[in-house]
Amino acid sequence: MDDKTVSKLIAAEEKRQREGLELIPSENYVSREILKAMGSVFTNKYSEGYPGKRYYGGQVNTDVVEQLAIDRAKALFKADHANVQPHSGAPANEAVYHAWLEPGDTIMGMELSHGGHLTHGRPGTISAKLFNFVRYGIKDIETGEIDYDLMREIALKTKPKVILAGFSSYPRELDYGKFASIGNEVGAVLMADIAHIAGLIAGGVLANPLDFGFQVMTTTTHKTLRGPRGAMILSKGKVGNPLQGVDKTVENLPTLIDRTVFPGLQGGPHMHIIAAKAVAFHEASQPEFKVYCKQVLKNAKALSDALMKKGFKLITNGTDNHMMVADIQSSFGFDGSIAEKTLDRIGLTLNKNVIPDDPLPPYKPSGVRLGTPAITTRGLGVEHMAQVAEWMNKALRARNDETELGKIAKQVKAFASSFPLPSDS
Ligand code: DSN
Repeated sequence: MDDKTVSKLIAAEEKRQREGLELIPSENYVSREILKAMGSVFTNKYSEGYPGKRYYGGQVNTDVVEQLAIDRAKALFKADHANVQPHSGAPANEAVYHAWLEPGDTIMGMELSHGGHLTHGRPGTISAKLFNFVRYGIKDIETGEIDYDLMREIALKTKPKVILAGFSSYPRELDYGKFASIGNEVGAVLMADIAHIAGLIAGGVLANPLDFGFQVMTTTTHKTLRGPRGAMILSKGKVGNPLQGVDKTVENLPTLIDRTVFPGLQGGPHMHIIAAKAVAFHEASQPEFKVYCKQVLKNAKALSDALMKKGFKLITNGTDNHMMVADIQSSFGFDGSIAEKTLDRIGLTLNKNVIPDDPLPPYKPSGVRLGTPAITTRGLGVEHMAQVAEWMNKALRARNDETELGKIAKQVKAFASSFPLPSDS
């Protein structure tokens, strides 16, 4: 039976993706193989537990596919252990907090308006209700450098049990060595939330926190890593039997994490997604993926240079990774939500975003966030970035001129349609 209503919506969404340019830095396009795994009969199976240690029968194939995903993830990130079951990034972070901490314990994370994520202690979230968050942040908005001296001072005073390196809107690299030295001094577990940059780490173009003494990393699998929507937790330490209790030691983090994901936080893993994760990790280990990652960074640098030439004020004046944050309020005199809507109108998709210490509220913030992972997958190169910046600039300056916006929209549609979606072939 064909559900025409949903089929039409799927077709409409595919058309939208094909005819526009996706600039949201946390989005990407998966391959046909990944789509196939996600739409496979693995979705029919319940598999509570872990490979070889399940609470349901019929696991002859699920055990193999989950173990494959685990082994590929470990190899990709040089981890001792991988838990590939978290449904998404927020529960992955939650699982690590609960594996190591007791309610009331302190976590040190990045100031939210400087780039930290909601799950790094935004007031109102479950983790912020249970744990005490203290902050580090950037020292200089022009360079984006983190104030490591102040971070150390606060850590010595507040004794966090976890120091969390990670962000969802920070365009520079963190100095993991400095995090590690502060963490070791205060006896904190070093955790990195690499959701945005996981693909770039796997592709070898950005540093891997595990090489600097970090014990645990969480990541989503669908951003630069270009896999299915989901998450995983990677850790260093001794891999034990997840059905048995273990002492709370840093060495036992892999087992503590396994026990917290299941049965602590989740029930049945989504085996179709785990199968797709296995495919994505294989794709990310191929030489073409390294080429892709290098191109993401080159495109980001070219796009940020082109935007600054057009008068966009970029936070930290550029980027070292795949994303940039533009201060629309100071560049154009209106807020980021207006920019998001205007650019949607011409087929360029990005998202409104707070800027450091934003005087405006999160729903109408000063900035927008954009990046190059998805357009690079589509096949755009450095030579196309000036054109993207030109369309953005023209549209924002003509934001009340429907005729001009219509003209640009047509150009974007013709251009974008000439680049296939990876799932076409
Ligand atoms: N929503 C993701 C992002 O856009 O960065 C993080 O949760």
